[in-house]
Amino acid sequence: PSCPRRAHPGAREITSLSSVEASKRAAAYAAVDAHFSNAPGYVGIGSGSTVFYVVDRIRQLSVGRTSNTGFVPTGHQSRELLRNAGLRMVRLEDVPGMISVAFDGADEVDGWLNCVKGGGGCLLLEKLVAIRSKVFIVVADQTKLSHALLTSYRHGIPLEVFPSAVPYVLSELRSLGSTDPRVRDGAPAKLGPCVTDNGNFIVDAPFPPLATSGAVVELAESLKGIVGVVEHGIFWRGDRRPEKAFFGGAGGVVR
Ligand code: ABF
Repeated sequence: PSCPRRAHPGAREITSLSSVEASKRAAAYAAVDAHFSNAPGYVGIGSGSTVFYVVDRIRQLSVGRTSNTGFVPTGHQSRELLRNAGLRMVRLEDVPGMISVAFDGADEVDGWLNCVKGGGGCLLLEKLVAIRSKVFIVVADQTKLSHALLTSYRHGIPLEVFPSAVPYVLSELRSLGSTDPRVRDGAPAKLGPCVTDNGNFIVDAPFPPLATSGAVVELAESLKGIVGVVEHGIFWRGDRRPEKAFFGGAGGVVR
């Protein structure tokens, strides 16, 4: 997507890392070590700066080994990561059955493992990959873990919206109680809104924190019911939430 994206160290040898980057790397490496195998099959690769370390670890484990694993990217960024790592890519539409395991980042994760995703502008293909995966794993630094969604991630729920539907969707979001929903700017902002890989816009819809799993369910269902919302960034048990999340932090990796 043409959205502002946080920088990652790039596809070069990593020599020194900030503590947040070290936490992301620790979570990603632990998740890959626990759930990746070179067996024939398909592996989903999500988006974001933590997934960079997922691909980095898979690349390390794959050196000198022949493999029939097909890697399914969720957008432009993960395609580039996979290409740079020399891993074999397969488009989601070409995957005949289930994906064995998918790894992805998140913007916030609650105690039930419901997630907010889409802060980097990717959520539709990520959700499609997640629902087609036997095992879905989230990797993040521990600042992403919270007791209630929208406590630490204050930008609101990201929604992928069909451009012509934007005024209607914004008014429906206000009626649902969203305070100041708005179309996300692209990067640079002066060139207009953030356009997703699918040609849609991203709307960020702030709501009060979702303190119970009932509140998560209710909001997810209401958002899904708005005509013109292609998909929303709540990953919950009704569509897909991760089986497991790996959080890196000063004390090591919590899972
Ligand atoms: C994507 O990247 C998004 O769904 C999520 O918003 C974001 C997480 O990125 P990072 O790992 O850079 O925090 O997966």
